[in-house]
Amino acid sequence: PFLENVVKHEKFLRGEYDTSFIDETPELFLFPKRKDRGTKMLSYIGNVTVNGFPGIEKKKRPVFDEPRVPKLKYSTDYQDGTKQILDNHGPEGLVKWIKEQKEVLITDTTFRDAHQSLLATRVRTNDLKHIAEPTAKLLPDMFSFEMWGGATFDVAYRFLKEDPWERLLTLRAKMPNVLFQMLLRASNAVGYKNYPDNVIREFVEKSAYAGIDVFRIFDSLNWVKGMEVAIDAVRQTGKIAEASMCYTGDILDPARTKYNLKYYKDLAKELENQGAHILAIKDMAGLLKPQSAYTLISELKETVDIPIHLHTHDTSGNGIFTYAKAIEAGVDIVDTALSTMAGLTSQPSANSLYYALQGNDRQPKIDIQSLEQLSYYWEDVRKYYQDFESGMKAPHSEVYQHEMPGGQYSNLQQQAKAVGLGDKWDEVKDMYSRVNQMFGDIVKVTPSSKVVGDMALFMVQNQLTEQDVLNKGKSLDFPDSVVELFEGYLGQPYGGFPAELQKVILKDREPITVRPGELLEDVDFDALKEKLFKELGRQVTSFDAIAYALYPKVFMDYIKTSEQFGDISVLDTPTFLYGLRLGEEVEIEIETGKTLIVKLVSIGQPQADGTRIVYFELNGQPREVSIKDES
Ligand code: 3PY
Ligand code: ZN
Repeated sequence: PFLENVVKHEKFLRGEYDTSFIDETPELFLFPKRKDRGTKMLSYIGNVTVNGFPGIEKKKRPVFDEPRVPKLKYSTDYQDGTKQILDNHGPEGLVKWIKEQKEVLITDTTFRDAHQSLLATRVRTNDLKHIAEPTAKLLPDMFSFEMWGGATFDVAYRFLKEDPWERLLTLRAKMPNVLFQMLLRASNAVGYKNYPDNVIREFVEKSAYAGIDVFRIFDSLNWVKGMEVAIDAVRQTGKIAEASMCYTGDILDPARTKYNLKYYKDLAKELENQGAHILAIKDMAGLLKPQSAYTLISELKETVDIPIHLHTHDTSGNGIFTYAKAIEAGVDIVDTALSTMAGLTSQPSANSLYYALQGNDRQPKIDIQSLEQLSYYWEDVRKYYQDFESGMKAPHSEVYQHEMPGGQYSNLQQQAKAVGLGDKWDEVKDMYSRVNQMFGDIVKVTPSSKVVGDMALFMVQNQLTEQDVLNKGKSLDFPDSVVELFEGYLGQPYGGFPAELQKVILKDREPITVRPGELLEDVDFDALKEKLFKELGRQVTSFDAIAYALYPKVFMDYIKTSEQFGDISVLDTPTFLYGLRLGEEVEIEIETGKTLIVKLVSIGQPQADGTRIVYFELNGQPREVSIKDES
């Protein structure tokens, strides 16, 4: 723990360490009381073997092949990339460089949006860590790796029981040559509600410090006022502010006139004036059709001077076609994933795009064999997470009707199942688009998309029509998220809220029209750290404090689990998700050079108190742990 404390210490990370470092940072010695790490690990493995993993139907551990990690030549070193351009020439230098490139640049989303959209964000640091160095060495010409933010932050603590900051630091160390990119929900940070301004500033500062270079910032209603603090905070750090407009509707559909070309051009100009270094078009549901992409990009190229970065989801199956048209129109950067993590609700495949542009002078500068080799790894690793797949097997053109974001589809499906509406999924999807119209046709992306989903479930569950909502609304108990949206706590939608519905939903409450951050009191981080220090009895980093400020309960639950089981992020994923089979043995490297060899010997019958004794061998010695059987 001492070494871990040191390498995670902010001064160390900043390179500000010399012989006085240890003297001046006595808190490094306040590591937790040393408990038996072996026993804790056995308790975790025993527990997951007996009780299964949340969200996975209990079954025997499947047999998996060892993931195919590409073999690097001994001499392969890191080739300088975009990270060095930013570090040496600053944001302006990087922007200039982007504009000089003839080839289209690529952001790889495999480490973030691809698994957020295909595997419920469940990919663990352990699986990212093993492929990080080969990825950085084999793909040095990528524009960036999107590898943090969005849902990865809370899912790491909540379900994976690991520290997302540690993920960032670990990957940064193994990937020093290409820009790291994250998705930031503006004043909602990496959460689902508005946070005080100083939380946003602190979050951005520490994320930049831990390794993020490009912040893709969006507001879930495309409300620029809601993005001001985040954009400014990023600019203060010297990193890249990539401000987004979320794409909804269809600029070429005469029946959908609310979000027309003029709307996007005005918004783009506004974001440029706000200080964006790059403009992102965030097509979170994959609604941007090829010809619309051509028109939109061509017009935006005439409107703004900053580079344009296009993000889409391949849900409809038209992703590559959309990119090809956008590239023809001059888009600077597009988002793709490695082929075995691409397609459907994820991003279009980098491998496919490479071939699609054969003979085109904008074909991306990437080594196709590297893409293929890295794809093998993900083909294998993806199998670990098979229980989190959405079940979607074919292109889903219906997305043009319901407009659900790629990352929401499987999530809402789970939510529907959880409230007993699993067999009414078609009705829920249809209701989703009806709720959107009822809300005045809003931008739907986290968290506004969640509100539309909550309302759709509420209406299907209670068998309500739009008219019922207006007629009976005064006596209805609307979901909290719906009330908050109409109160103005997620910001203001373009064109305002439908007045009659707003009155019905808010009953006697008055909506706000100012930026919610103006009404929220700053978090006192010193006091918070003090309180956490007392509660945890250990050193509290700024990273911990931010996590607590964003997600107090989730963070404390994570702490509780870590105290119970130790650092389970070191476990391989099959063992983490499924435990062991009888007689099976695993090696667990709990720290560099220290390995536990664990073998599951047998599982005892349930006892009167509902526990079972699970028998292991730990480094050859018999050990047993008592596990409560939850079945
Ligand atoms: C997120 O906010 O997590 C998203 O991916 C939105 O598209
Ligand atoms: Zn996305």
